[in-house]
Amino acid sequence: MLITDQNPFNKSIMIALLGKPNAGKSTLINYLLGFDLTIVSPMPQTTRNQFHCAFTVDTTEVVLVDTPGVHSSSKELNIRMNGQAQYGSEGADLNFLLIDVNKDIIEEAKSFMKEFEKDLRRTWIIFTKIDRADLSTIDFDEKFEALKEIIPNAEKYYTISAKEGTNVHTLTGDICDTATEGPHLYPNGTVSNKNERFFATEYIREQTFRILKDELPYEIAVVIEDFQDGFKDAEKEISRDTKISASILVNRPSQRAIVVGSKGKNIKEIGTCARKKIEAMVGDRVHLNLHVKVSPKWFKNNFVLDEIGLPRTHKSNRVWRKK
Ligand SMILES: Nc1nc2c(ncn2[C@@H]2O[C@H](COP(=O)(O)OP(=O)(O)OP(=O)(O)O)[C@@H](O)[C@H]2O)c(=O)[nH]1
Ligand SMILES: [Mg+2]
Repeated sequence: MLITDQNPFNKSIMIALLGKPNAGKSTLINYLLGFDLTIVSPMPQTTRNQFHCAFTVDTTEVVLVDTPGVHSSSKELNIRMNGQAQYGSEGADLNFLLIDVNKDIIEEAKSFMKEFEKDLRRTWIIFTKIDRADLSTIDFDEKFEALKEIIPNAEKYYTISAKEGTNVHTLTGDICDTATEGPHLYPNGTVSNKNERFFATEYIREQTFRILKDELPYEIAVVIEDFQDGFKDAEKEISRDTKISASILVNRPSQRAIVVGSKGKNIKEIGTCARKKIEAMVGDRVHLNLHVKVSPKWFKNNFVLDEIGLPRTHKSNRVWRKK
């Protein structure tokens, strides 16, 4: 997209947020944006797709690329998620490698690099969740020196808490100082390269993480069947609410019963909570119609994986092509 009439003093920077699952990538993005755009959960592998999240500070545009946490798996869904992390970092000017300081820092970096399989170009190390750590027991300078053996292009490090905002302002200042002169990628006010349909599926999936425990959210995908934008015509005094119909795909019939819940309790709660978040996004009333569909082994099905925005990678398995 070419935006004409740009301020000649415009600056921009694109940063890919990378790391193991649960490192706090999406939480940091939401903190920097100032609102909850991307979904977060206490469980690993919440983010499945790479996408842009944009904001501006004066004349500087910052594009943050959220990516799925890189992990080891031979399953097709997970292979494609890892591929998204690689793809997300490709066009970026800078990488942030997020590492939870409550884990074994060096092991986390090693296992990230093993699965990522590519050298990281210019990288800043972001040590996360410092609010939960005993900082007197961690020598960050020493850890950073050891990390440089694993990631030679690591330039510097930050210690942050995205939950409490600790040191995030320093990071924001340094991001803006690092941005270079150039045109903005997105018009002012555009926050993502993904559309409302995508975020509607994410907000429904987010509720499945919150309401359904254990392994079930990993075997769930959400597909929009129909999305009709609402409209208001004040002159003619007519209006229509946004109408969304979505399917929650599960792998087995027994999972369908759990998602629905006793007397429909779970599906109702998923729908109500997701609807509120979608309404905040579209700025309008929303009718959300959810169905649960059994789609055996959807996570191996090429059609479903393509539909949810996860293309094949060079490591992809043989997959079902059934529609
Ligand atoms: N205490 C604390 N918790 C945090 C912090 N940052 C993130 N979390 C929590 O860590 C969990 C995972 O956060 P996410 O932002 O979803 O992590 P992620 O790296 O995006 O995870 P994936 O999408 O699975 O790769 C959530 O429960 C967050 O609330 C932090 O600075 N402090
Ligand atoms: Mg995430």
